[in-house]
Amino acid sequence: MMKISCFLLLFIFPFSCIQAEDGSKLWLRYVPVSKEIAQSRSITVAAENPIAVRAQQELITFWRGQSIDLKLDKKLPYLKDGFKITGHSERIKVVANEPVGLLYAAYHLLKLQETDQQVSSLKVEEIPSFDIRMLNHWDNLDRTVERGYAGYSLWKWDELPGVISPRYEEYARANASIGINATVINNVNASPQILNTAYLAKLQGLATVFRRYGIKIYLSVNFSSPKILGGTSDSDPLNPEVILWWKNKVKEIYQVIPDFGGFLVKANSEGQPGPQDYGRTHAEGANMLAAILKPYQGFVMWRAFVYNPTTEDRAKQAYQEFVPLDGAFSDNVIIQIKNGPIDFQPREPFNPLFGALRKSNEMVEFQITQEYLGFSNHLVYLAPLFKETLASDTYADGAGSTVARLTDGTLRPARKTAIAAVANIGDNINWTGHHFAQANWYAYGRLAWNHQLSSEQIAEEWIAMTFSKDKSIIDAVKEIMMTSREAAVNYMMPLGLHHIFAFDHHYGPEPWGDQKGGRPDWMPLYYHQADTIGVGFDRTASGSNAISQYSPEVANIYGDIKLCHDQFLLWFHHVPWTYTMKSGRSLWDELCYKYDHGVMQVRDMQKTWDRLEGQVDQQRFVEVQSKLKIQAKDAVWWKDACLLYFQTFSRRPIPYDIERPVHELEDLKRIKLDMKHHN
Ligand code: BDP
Repeated sequence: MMKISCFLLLFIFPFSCIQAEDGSKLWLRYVPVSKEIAQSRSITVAAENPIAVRAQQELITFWRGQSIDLKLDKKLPYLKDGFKITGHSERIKVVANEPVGLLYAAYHLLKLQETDQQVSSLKVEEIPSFDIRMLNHWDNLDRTVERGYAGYSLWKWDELPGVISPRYEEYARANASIGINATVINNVNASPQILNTAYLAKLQGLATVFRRYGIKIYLSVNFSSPKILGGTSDSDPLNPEVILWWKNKVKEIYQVIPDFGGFLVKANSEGQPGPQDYGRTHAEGANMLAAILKPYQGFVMWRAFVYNPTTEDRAKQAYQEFVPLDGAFSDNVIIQIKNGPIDFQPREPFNPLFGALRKSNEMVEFQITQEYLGFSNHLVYLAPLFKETLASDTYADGAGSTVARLTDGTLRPARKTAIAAVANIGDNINWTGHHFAQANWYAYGRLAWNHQLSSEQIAEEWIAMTFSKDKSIIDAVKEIMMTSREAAVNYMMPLGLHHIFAFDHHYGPEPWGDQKGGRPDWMPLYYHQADTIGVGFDRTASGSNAISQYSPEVANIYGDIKLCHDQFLLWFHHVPWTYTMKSGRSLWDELCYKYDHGVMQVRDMQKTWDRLEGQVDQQRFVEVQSKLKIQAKDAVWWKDACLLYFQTFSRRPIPYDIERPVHELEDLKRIKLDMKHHN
């Protein structure tokens, strides 16, 4: 019957047979099994623990295969919170050292099922790459989300703790399904109010839900909280009155959330208060909090994102402030370092602090939310970006000292290893604004779990679970995803250009930007330094000498215009327009071809997507199609704005075999987007 009606419908509405989807289920589109299947096999759990029982429940409801025994075995600490799965066609055995390991194993099995992989003979052992796999929400207490493009915050503070939205559990489950086990609930530009007793009760409501999925809550804290909330005379980390205030506050937090994870701190950065306000160092500030958290096994993630407008090169500042403090931080402080030295640009070289800090715990901070990558309008698959940083060789401890190995405990043992990323999640029905932005949440979690997975493999899993298991569809969607990051770099900022975004909101190009009253280090002119000779920031010894912050093996390459990879050329060098590139073209021509190529890549993404009509559900098809149209228009906008502007310096023609600009530079300069309501 089903078949016939579908067949008939095909004539009337050729694309209507695949049920519309709004994306709310993310990659968790499992279908409950029938009663017959449920009764034909047994799923047992040998552990009296709510998380282990949850693992069992997920399998009872969704596992279509043979019987499974889940077992907790405390004698396997080497597994950490990972798991082992063995089995044959009759029975699968799962063991884990931690209850949450059983839950991760359950999702692993379901992933195998949902991606049509062989489960009759299994021999799996998974140990996570990082201990703390964390999301950072930049959510404010008024429910706006800093740099969030998927609606308002998930956390409904006015309702909590009385009303527990079902989305809290869906959020926790989605995270657990990819191994995320920690979440910082609020913005790094933290309101002191989050530490108010009333908010702690609300947090307790969230923590209760998250705990069932093995997720710990952390908080961003404002360094001036003692003074603002507690009325202390100042917030000097060495002031006994201040220390006492933090002690009492931490005690109060652990009373309501016994498994509380710790604090994330943005101090003395972009106007936030910090220990330097009192002549103290980052280490003195961090250690004060760390000492108070230590008896509770809590951690301090202390951010290294610091810079001020007076120095010659923003890219150098985090290193300058933190390297002299190396060795001074307590062992439960982890320095949280953005992947690149500036700020989540489409492409950055790795942050030189990685490796340069030798006696401090360090962790990477990525940005999943696309502040600098077209918000939730552009399809940009970020796994290649994440992997590029993780695979960068710092040479700090000789060849092979990749950022991944420096932070995962392989090269430098740490009490706990960690990784973080700024979330792209909001209260939109599809969670992330763009259906494909879900892939970035997914990819981050998967890489935090196993940084050796390839971007392709992660994309394949995600597509199979999110759109279709059909090989030809997977291949087509994967092609779009795998092209997308490089496409964005090409149409926005190729060859090492960076931070030429429109002021403040960072959507769209503004290479001419010189906002009155703005800080010079927030202005594109500071970063591209275009003049009639050439373009690019000289960070070699003849310029800011930022290259000296890298190991000699790296500096020798980046610092030599002949050896420097094209992708970082203008990051490290001021290059004449006439300079002959590796391709044989002049720099100017190369720049033009790159921008043009970026536009063409988006066009190809559109073509590939359009061919999928009828093969994925119509709702998501159309929604993605519309977003790709915006992206294609934006790519042309970027190309025209940057080429027409840079042409005023290069005074050379745009090569005649590429598409001509369709905008006037002066018109583009007049565009001023009002992004205040865009959250
Ligand atoms: C920048 C954002 C700003 C954040 C800051 C940070 O523009 O909104 O507060 O990073 O990471 O990228 O602290």
